[in-house]
Amino acid sequence: EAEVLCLGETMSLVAPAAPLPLEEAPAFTLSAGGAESNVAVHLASLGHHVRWASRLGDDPLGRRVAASIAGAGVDTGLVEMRSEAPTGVYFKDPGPDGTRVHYYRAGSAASTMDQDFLADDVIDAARVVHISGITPALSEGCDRLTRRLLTRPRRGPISFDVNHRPTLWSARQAAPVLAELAQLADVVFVGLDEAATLWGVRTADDVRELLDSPVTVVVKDGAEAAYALGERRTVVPAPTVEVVEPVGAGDAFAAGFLSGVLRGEDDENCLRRGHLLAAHSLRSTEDHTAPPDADSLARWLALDEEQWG
Ligand code: KDG
Repeated sequence: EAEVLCLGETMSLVAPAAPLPLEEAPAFTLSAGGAESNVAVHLASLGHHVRWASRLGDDPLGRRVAASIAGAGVDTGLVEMRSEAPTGVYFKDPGPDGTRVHYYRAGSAASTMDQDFLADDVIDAARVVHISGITPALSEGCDRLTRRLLTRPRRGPISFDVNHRPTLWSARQAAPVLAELAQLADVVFVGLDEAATLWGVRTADDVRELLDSPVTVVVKDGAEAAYALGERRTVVPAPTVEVVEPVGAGDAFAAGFLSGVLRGEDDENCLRRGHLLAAHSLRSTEDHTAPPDADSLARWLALDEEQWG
């Protein structure tokens, strides 16, 4: 039995070795990147038992992605290697206004997933299921799979990270779909900027008003604070961090928060765990890095409100 089941596409990630634009960079690194497997890797490094489910091409890149996620301690037994479609690839393109991404993922193996991709008993074996708003944008089949996960009778909570990716679909196209899907989840993660772009809201409380059915809506207001809006309203300011690269910080935040949920902690501690993992990831160019060690996590969690933030 897994504590968490994460589902979503993971691609081969090609990134300039030094932060230079793609057009100029002379050397690159090849790793694996996918929002949901990033969450899985973070949770595994925190000691949780996590499975990641997806499809990859039965090709060298697919085997490389699978080995990298498995090597990080995630159970990849549910990953299917397909010969009829390739592993998706994406490039990071650092520039003066931040890092852009370029996707080569249309028709990828993961985009061939359909609603029957996972058996009910496999889904029910996890305490928490984590998915994101990237999957419904990949194909009609992936949209059906996302809807099935969110509408079937379920044993445990479903966590949904809104993860609007403008390179996949415009805010106009995505806004109604992501609002509808988020409403069906139990725990929702969304950035305040992201929610503003999608839905024209201004505050975390506006987001909660818009998404009123999930048990908890977690709104991340960048370097300011994060909110858990449920039966109670909890706010935790963000620690000060020198940002090296923001990609992947949202996934780290979700993993930290869910780790708190799995431990039965209150929203305040879950938010702190989210911030700590996100801060750690912001300081690195990797999508996922080793988490802070248990002692420093414990020290941080023990700070009182004034020392925090
Ligand atoms: O959250 C980081 C992800 O955006 C990145 O790893 C790639 O999954 C990815 C996507 O679809 O953008």
